[in-house]
Amino acid sequence: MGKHYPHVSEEYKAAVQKAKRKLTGFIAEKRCAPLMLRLAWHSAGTFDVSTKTGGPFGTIRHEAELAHGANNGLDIAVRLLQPIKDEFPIISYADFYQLAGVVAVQVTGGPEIPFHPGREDKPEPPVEGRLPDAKKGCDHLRDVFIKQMGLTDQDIVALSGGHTLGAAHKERSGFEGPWTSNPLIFDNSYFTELLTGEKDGLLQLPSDKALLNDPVFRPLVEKYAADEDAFFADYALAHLKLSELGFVEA
Ligand code: TBV
Repeated sequence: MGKHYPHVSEEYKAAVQKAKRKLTGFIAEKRCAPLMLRLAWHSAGTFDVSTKTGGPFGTIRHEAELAHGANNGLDIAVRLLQPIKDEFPIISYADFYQLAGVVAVQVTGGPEIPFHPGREDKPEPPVEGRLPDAKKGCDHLRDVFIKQMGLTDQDIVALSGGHTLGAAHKERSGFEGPWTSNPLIFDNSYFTELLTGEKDGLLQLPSDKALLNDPVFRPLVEKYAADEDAFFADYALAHLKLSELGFVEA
């Protein structure tokens, strides 16, 4: 079967290639890959498979969605990207934010994630409350990732490895600190640190620790800690799926 992506013009494809190069330099120079990954995520993670609402369609730049509690601090990402976005009026915000997420993973040494253009900007932000709550456990993660977004157990664990980048900020989420000792390097250290247990200066959210106590999640944590190639392959697949929720039929 294969997926059917929308047709975009040669001009659009060329603009995407050029924007990708600009974003690569910009994200590396500003050291903002973690924030850009979070932006791409929170943009896509609102997708609801039963109503086909939410998802990676550029709505996160609107005041109403930036005001959602889970999006604290993402106004900074939207503002940082705007001058580059202005150079590419042909590209949708929807595509641009997902491209920034793909670039963020790549410039920090993570796997290459395929990017397919053609998302359209939607006018309406989703309702609040669709992103996972870091204070909750596995049942909640499955409600959000599997029932709401239509992803899988493996996707949950692989995507959680995105916390190899960045840190929490007290004034944004109430939590503080990085998950790993090299938060600008995309590797499998989220999993090795998770298995080591809490360490001075490093963060483990309740939703992170929950992965250790589940019979399906834990073996995947162990696999990714032992085998970075396996993590990169599964992460790339999960990220691709997330970035295309509501965009193309499987
Ligand atoms: C930051 C929660 C990628 N994620 C982040 C914070 C919290 C969570 C701190 C925000 C702050 O205070 O600045 C509380 N992250 C979660 C939860 C999950 C999770 C509950 C459940 C699986 N975000 C995200 C996924 C991914 C991210 C699946 C993985 C790619 N998130 C992310 C990065 C950073 C955060 C890179 O969860 C660091 C940002 C969107 C920075 O350094 O500024 C589904 C979603 O994975 C909630």
